[in-house]
Amino acid sequence: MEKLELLYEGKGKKLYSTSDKNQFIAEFKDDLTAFNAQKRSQELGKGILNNEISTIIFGELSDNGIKTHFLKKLNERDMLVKRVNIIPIEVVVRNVATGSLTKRLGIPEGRELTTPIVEFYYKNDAMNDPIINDEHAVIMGLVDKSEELETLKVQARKVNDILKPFFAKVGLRLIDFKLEFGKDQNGEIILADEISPDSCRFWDSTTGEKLDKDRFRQDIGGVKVAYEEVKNRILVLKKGYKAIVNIFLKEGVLDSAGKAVNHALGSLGFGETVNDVRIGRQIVLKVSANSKSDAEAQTRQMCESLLANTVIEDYNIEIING
Ligand code: AIR
Ligand code: ASP
Repeated sequence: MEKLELLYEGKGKKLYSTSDKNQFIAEFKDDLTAFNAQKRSQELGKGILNNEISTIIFGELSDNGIKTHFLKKLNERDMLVKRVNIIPIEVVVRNVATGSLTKRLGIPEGRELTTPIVEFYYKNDAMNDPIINDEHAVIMGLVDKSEELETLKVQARKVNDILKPFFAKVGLRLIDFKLEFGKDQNGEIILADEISPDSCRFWDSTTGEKLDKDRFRQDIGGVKVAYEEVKNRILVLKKGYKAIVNIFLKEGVLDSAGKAVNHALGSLGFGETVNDVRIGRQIVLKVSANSKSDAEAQTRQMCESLLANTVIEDYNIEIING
């Protein structure tokens, strides 16, 4: 899939059109911004890390039933995504008080909230992404129906319920994070944007060390090392999948075994029922990968390079858990 036209350039990503009108390519940039781009810098390789981290997290979410815009990772910096119309609301989920919550309401830094909270911010750089309530979102027309706000909240809480234990397994506390949602061509609200240390806060479970963009916001330094640490920790969280590969000769390629069986079936009286027989082979692999889509991508590579003779054979892949 090739990038065609640059459609949009955000602070962390560029978005390109492709030959498929329902698919875009998101390119992850190395730019770092904070406080609505009043503070800017670059960190070589940050985009590559965020692409990799987002890929793993979107995979984990989709394995757990969350619909996202993620289709596949194309290369180091690029991700193929579904085209969506972004809803201009930043949905923030918080488990622990810090950042603007502490500043705005004086809730002590580091206090575990008795229950996770969801907040809405109006996505508008010129206005500094102001916090809004449901009624603001409706009267400003940010959503078409007020029920859509409920969907955003429910989805955001589900994402939190999946990701909190996921990161806890590798010694990371998920402090808070920001999500963006969009509507796909069927009008369905799905998770979009990215999920990375640019958009989440992670604290090391034992040392409390910050492993996210706060290292840049607060001039702590070691931004890239921290992002790399997050990536390396979650990379080991592989799961077992079964990949079932079915391989057949392409239409038009002579399948003599199939022909022979077809003929034999004909002489047994099935000639009126059976019109064609193709005999293929099935390969079942146990693979370990970060998500179903990761397992599928790896199996596809194995098919292309060894398992199938793609000049004369077609194949399909089914991935099941365990
Ligand atoms: N966030 C908000 N706007 C942009 C981003 N990335 C994220 C922060 C933090 C959470 O939302 O990275 O994880 C809450 O941010 P704040 O500044 O409101 O405390
Ligand atoms: N407001 C966001 C942040 O502080 C992004 C930005 O300001 O560029 O992380």
